[in-house]
Amino acid sequence: VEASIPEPLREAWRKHSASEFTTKDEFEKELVRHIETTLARSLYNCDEHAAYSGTALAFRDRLIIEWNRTQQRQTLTDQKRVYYLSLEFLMGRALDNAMLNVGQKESARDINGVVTNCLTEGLKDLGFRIEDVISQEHDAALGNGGLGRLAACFLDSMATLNYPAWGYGLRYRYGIFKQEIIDGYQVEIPDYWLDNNPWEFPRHEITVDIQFYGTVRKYQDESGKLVHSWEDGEIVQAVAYDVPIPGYGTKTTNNLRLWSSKASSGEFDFQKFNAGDYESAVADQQRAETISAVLYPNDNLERGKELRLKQQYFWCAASLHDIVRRFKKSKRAWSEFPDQVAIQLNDTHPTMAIVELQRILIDIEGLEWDEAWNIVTKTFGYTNHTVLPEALEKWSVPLFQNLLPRHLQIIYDINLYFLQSVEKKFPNDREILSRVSIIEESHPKMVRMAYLAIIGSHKVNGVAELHSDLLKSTLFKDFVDIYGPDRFMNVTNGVTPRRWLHQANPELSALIAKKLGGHEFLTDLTLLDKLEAFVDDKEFRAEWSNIKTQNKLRLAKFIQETTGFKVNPTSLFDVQVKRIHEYKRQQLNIFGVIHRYLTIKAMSAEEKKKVVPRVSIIGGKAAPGYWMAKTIIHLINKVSSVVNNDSDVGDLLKVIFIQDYNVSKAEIICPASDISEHISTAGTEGSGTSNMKFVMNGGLIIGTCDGANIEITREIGESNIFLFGNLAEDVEELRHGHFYGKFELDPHLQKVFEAIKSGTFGDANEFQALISSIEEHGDYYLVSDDFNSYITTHEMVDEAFKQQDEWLAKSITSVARMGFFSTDRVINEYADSIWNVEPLVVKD
Ligand code: OX2
Repeated sequence: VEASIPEPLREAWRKHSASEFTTKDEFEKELVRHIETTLARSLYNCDEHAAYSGTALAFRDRLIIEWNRTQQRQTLTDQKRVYYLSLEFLMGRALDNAMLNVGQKESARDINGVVTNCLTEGLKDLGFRIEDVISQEHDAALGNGGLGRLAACFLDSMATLNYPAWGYGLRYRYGIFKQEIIDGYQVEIPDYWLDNNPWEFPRHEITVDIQFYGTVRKYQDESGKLVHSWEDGEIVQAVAYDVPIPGYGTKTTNNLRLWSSKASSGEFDFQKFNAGDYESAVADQQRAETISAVLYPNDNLERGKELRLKQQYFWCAASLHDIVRRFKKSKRAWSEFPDQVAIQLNDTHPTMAIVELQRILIDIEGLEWDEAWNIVTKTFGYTNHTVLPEALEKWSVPLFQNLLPRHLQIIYDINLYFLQSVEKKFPNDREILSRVSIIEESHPKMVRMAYLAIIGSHKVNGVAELHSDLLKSTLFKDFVDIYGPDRFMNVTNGVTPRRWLHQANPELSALIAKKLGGHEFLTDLTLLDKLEAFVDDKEFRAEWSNIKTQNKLRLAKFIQETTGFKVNPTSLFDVQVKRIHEYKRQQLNIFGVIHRYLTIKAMSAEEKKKVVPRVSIIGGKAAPGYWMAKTIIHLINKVSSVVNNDSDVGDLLKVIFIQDYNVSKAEIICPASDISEHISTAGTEGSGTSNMKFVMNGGLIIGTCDGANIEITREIGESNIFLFGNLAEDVEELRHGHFYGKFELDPHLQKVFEAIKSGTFGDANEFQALISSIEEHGDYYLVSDDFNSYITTHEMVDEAFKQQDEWLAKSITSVARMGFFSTDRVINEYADSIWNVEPLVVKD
């Protein structure tokens, strides 16, 4: 506001202010200008990538207008805002999505069949196809898997629903690594993605100094008040980079602010420099920049590295500084902070924000402890995504003491007051105190971040019903006893139908729009239920089926281009794409494939005629240090090369490993599946979200009673899903039994193991650990217990696929019943029951 141009002088500005493209000429002019001047390329030197950059730059110039207006509007109305703190935002590509959201790209196969779009047509005039141009964009892959992608879907829904909301994250120089498969092994290639990224706006004027290390000095000020002063240590600068997030069909364009680390200006050590030690002066500088250099590539696994804790504090402190600065401008009383600010913690990664806010309020703003703590707990909400013990964050106390000495003191105080209140409630229960203490009395002592997050938040939620129930009955049971059930709730995940239906599957979106009379379902997904009326409509069914075929052809082409293997698109496409993890059980999948292979090999020519041809498609990255997951990838690739080259099998079975699975590949894969696999050991998958994407695109699923599979079943009906396997409630007893002689290897699985051990898929030693984990070490993930149920259910899938008519009916009915799984519903639930925020809708 202070830097605004005074009213009498605004005329010139208004005259030249940019507006949306209304003709292709306007677009072409800007496109050529950007290619020639911004990119310094020419008519003779303009490839698809230059065309992409030019289009992105021309288009983003337009996007910025609504973005600026939204920010101005939100500042002026000054109503409550949401801040979504996430260490991961798995955005994928931006151009296509942004064009669709602001209505500058109608699908080439629109309801009326006409293409009048200025971007598409403008590019055509210069000899480019918009699809090719779009596919030049590098994925923004600042996340590992479901948790990061959920954050990206949330941003889309928050903007679409006009919530005043900001995302806060880290601007990693390297996103999730690129995966190459060499000789069947995963090899990781760094993902340096920032060159020429047109979607970020550096805000060099917005910087925050972040302190680390040092000591705490305690003294009494003139009034006799005890003061804690955090002194010395080192300072690193956080620089803001902003990314516009356009909503679909709305004027709201929200902001994602990513922090980048830089040596603070005072940091460069001129003494060293002058003493000739230039190298060491630069090394210090580089050390500061390391903080935001790389995304930790683990999904559902925490390793307690100091740099990771540094990242967490750096990002939390910078974000809170920003939020507090914005609040202070309004000159309100501190007690109003929770009426203006809601902060959501995406897992425990941002838990330091709780401690940092308490520190700001008591040490800097001078509030009393209780008053401050009351503000803090009203402000924060915490989402838990997993019950897996290896994913629960704990930080060693000595490490904390060294890096953030004042914060550790505050944590001890939070713990003290908390334990006092517990003691009051349960006076004769010593055990509960040690169970719920934030500090685990181990060697070394550890800070339990999930407990801190619960204690510092007013709401804690899980991400699917079963998951939230398990939290309440196991992991967080004591806290339910302490706080009562109201602090704990469920918000079942969703996905944004804009990216995962409209953008990934434009043909299906257009067909649905034709039947329902428009694209309103994209912002009210429950309208899909109207599709059920057309289940028996012959023409509609034919179009539906044809779209699936086209999408399978597109994937088959992609597979041939990337792997060299040819697959028959009339085969049943069976897909499992997600991070590779023992709990997600890609090993169960590949053992099932081997079983199928052995079965086919043993068949007569007559028997083979009855087999439903199948393509098993598996994709996903393994954390670089997760050896067992890498072994699973290796086995899949070995099976692939043996099976695909076996002439006894031919088209009856093909096995494909998709390299470097990411968001943009998911957009090609999801619309092309007949069946997809969501087969985690019951009770281990928080929710799963790709299950939703596949069903939304007309694929059926095979799955366990786990995560959101259960609610998907409830919505679409039991007859439209293939469920198998043991239930969550039986898992503990089965596991326990395995260690007391109750383990019998499933006979079909035994055959599979024999084949592997005999060298059918190369050196058997390579796979020994995988087999032993089941045969000898307790089969923690119940692969053997579920194997028979898994393969017989796959036989049912084959039978069902033969009845194409019924299959089609299942596909249509399922899509019609998926309305619940939009992130719009999810965001409205968070807004109502956790954030207490209202949308800010603009009138034209
Ligand atoms: C994932 C969960 O594993 C997955 O089940 C869930 O759908 C997703 O988060 C979004 O809620 N890291 N990734 C997850 O949890 C953690 C921790």
